[in-house]
Amino acid sequence: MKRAGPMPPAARAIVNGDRRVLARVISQVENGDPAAAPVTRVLYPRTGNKPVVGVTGPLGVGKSSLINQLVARLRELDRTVAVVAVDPSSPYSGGSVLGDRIRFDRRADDAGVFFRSMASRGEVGGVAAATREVTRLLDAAGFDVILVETVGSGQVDLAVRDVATTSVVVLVPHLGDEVQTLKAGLFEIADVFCVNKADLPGADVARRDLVELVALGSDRSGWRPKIVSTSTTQPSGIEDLWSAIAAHEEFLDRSGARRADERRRVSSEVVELVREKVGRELAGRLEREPALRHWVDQVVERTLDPHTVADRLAKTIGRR
Ligand SMILES: Nc1nc2c(ncn2[C@@H]2O[C@H](COP(=O)(O)OP(=O)(O)O)[C@@H](O)[C@H]2O)c(=O)[nH]1
Ligand SMILES: [Mg+2]
Repeated sequence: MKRAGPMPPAARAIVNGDRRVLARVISQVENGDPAAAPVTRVLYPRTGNKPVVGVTGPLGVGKSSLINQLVARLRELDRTVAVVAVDPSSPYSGGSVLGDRIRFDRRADDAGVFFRSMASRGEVGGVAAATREVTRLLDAAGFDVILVETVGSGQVDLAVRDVATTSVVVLVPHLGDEVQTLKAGLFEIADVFCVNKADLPGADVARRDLVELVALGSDRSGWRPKIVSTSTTQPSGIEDLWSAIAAHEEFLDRSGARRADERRRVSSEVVELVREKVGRELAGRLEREPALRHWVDQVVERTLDPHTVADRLAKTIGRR
């Protein structure tokens, strides 16, 4: 791809490792501030080569705790890490999860780690596009691995597949029924299953259930989800968890699936962006333009139905 024009100072600062500027541009992306656009655009060709690991699962299963342990493991391996939590209930700040004082102190001045929480503002689709943009900023900033924590209100968050190259679904013992109901959804997204809280009773049963489930499923284009057991309190299994993630990343390169997956993610991002832009534009026109206002009035009066008006509007798009 052609390098686009001269680099805006903010883009240069991000590439050179300026964390203050990075944080500022992330906020702009989060707030939909158009000031971010020239920066993200010029950085785009530099992105797309880093593992983006989505960690998802019901609230309280230990996603934030696991991410803390993964960060520690990756730092031991001399890899730099950025963490994004798309979950206001996981308030990362400075070095680590709030309340985890010891690690907070140790990581606060580690330049190889960057934590960031994103408000989700309730727009399910919009969050995925903004999160993708943020992971690309972190990629351009040079982090070796990007971890994304998401929660889908007690359910597994399907949008994680629109963001992550490897998706980790975290479960805990005694989620039997939940696993059953989530079966289809889980298989769609999990590259790695992590049974956390393996220190609690029932962990073996949960693991066995998953092994059965995985054996029943067909492999998704050559990859069969890996299952690991972890405990963040002991801690144990963290190396296995990273190995499983790394194995999936290697598979993506070996099989050519990385490109196919990226294609799917890019398509869905573009569609989402168009939906947002067109929606905003149409909403404005429905307020402003007398002819369109009249259509809406007719829908209110029941002389037109919403589908007819939607069809007419769809035809007017791009025609002005
Ligand atoms: N017994 C046990 N508790 C854990 C483990 N991992 C996390 N927890 C606890 O589970 C609760 C939720 O953890 P958190 O990481 O915030 O979960 P999240 O909501 O999925 O991010 C906290 O009280 C943790 O201390 C584990 O491996 N074993
Ligand atoms: Mg959390």
